[in-house]
Amino acid sequence: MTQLPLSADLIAEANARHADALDEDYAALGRKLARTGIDIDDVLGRVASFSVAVPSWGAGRGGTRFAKFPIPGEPTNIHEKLEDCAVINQLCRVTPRVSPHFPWDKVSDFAALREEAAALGLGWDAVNSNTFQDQPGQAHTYANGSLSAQDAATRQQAVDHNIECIEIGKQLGSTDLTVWVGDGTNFPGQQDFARSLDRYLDAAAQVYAALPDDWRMLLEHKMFEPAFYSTVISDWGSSILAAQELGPKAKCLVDLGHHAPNVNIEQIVARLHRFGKLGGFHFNDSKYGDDDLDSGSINPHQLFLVFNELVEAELNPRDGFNPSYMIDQSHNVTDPIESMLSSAEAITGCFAKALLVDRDALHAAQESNDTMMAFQALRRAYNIDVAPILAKARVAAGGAIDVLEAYRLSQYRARKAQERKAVGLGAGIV
Ligand code: LRH
Ligand code: MN
Repeated sequence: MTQLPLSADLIAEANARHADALDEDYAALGRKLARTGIDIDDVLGRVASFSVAVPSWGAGRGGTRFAKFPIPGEPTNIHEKLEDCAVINQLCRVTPRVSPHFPWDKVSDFAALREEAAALGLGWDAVNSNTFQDQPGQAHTYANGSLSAQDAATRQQAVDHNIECIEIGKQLGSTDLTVWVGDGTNFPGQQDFARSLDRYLDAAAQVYAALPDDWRMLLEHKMFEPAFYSTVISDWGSSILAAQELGPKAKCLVDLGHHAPNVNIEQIVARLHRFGKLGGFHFNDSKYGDDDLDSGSINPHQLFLVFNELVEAELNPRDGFNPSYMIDQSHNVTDPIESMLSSAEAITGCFAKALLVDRDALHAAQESNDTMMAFQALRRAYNIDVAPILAKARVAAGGAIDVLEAYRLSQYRARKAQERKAVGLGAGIV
């Protein structure tokens, strides 16, 4: 029996004030789309089955190397993070899974944690290993790398940790392991590019060998940070070659913030799908580096173009189209719940807009080199305000029409500030 954190009456009362306007807007949009042969209820159905996972580490305030500014009532452990993730899903109804990170979310009883999440209406998405920080009492430091480390005992320690994450994930009901390693160098000559990659591939193959049949290993590339001269898995090229080397259960995960500014990420998505290696996403936004800003907050058009490629990919599934959609953000200046509500809306909105692209017109224009009409086929869809469809889908699933208004009316954060112990000052991502 699910016990959700917010009162359903509060959401119903808040919705009552917006219901008539929503019906009007939905009907008007329905008439507009019908003129182009689109049945709005078909789009509503697709949106209703769309979902994106939230990162456990995104439920608390994030920070930079300079500082982190906690807020009163922010979560202090995985149990409180799950409660906050349940608030997000109760309001927006598109975030029913949590992606955990170990050892940050370690507990003694994962079966109990699975039940606790289920009681909050939550399941689990990809588990994330962590060989980019040293833990107290750890035998071998990751200062010189982890899966690609020169030291064999350090590599074995990293392999064992990833296998432990798989064992935890099996108890939670997860079927994906996300492997991001910060391994790299800060000086030319510090490591040999080929030998460090070969060490990574050898160690990753041991993790791959431990995957259950129905699991995937999602390799996450990143151009730089924490290494600032070279990174072992620095781009989609290194990632797809490693995934092809490892085997069919190895796929590539695209974190939108892990590329140089202005890189054509939507083309990377198309390429990874073309070769059957598109495994998943970490959605966020950025202006400079791996800023981990709210999805769609800086470059919503890029997010739309990524979903345009995903809708195309779904129409041409090759060997299976099943990318994991996850948010990966650092909420340094907002209430994390509000940021993830806003981001879930931006992500779902870009998916809905991509569904509205007249693909026949687009393909016909592409095949006839009618550049302007090809562009206009995308731009027309991008310009449509899909908010009524997203709100209808939420209400139908028991969520809120205006998620931020309902959240603030709930006074949830203020209540948690009374209940939870304060988080100490610090720095870094968690
Ligand atoms: C690395 C990354 C990775 C996570 C971490 C929290 O920048 O994107 O996905 O493990 O952030
Ligand atoms: Mn990421």
